[in-house]
Amino acid sequence: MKNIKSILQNEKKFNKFAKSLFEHVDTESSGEIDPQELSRAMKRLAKEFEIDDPEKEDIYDLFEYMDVDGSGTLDYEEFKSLVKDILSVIVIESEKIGKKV
Ligand SMILES: [Ca+2]
Repeated sequence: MKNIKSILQNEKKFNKFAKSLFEHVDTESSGEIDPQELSRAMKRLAKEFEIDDPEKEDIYDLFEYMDVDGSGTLDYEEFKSLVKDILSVIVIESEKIGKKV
């Protein structure tokens, strides 16, 4: 497992991480991602950090929640804060079960 904490604590590292993930899922290079692309991003995160795949409904709920301006897509800024939240949750949950992150 990668050191999620160090990614979260280092803004440069985090930006690099978020950017590469964004570019990976934004296959049309539209600069925005839709729910399907978000689902792909979540699966990749799950694989990368060895956590369970998220439920489809959860992804859609998350998407609506994070789409602050209601555009139906997530732009990079929206995506970035989402990734930050997810990584934070992974750290908290992992620490609860005594897993090193
Ligand atoms: Ca949006």
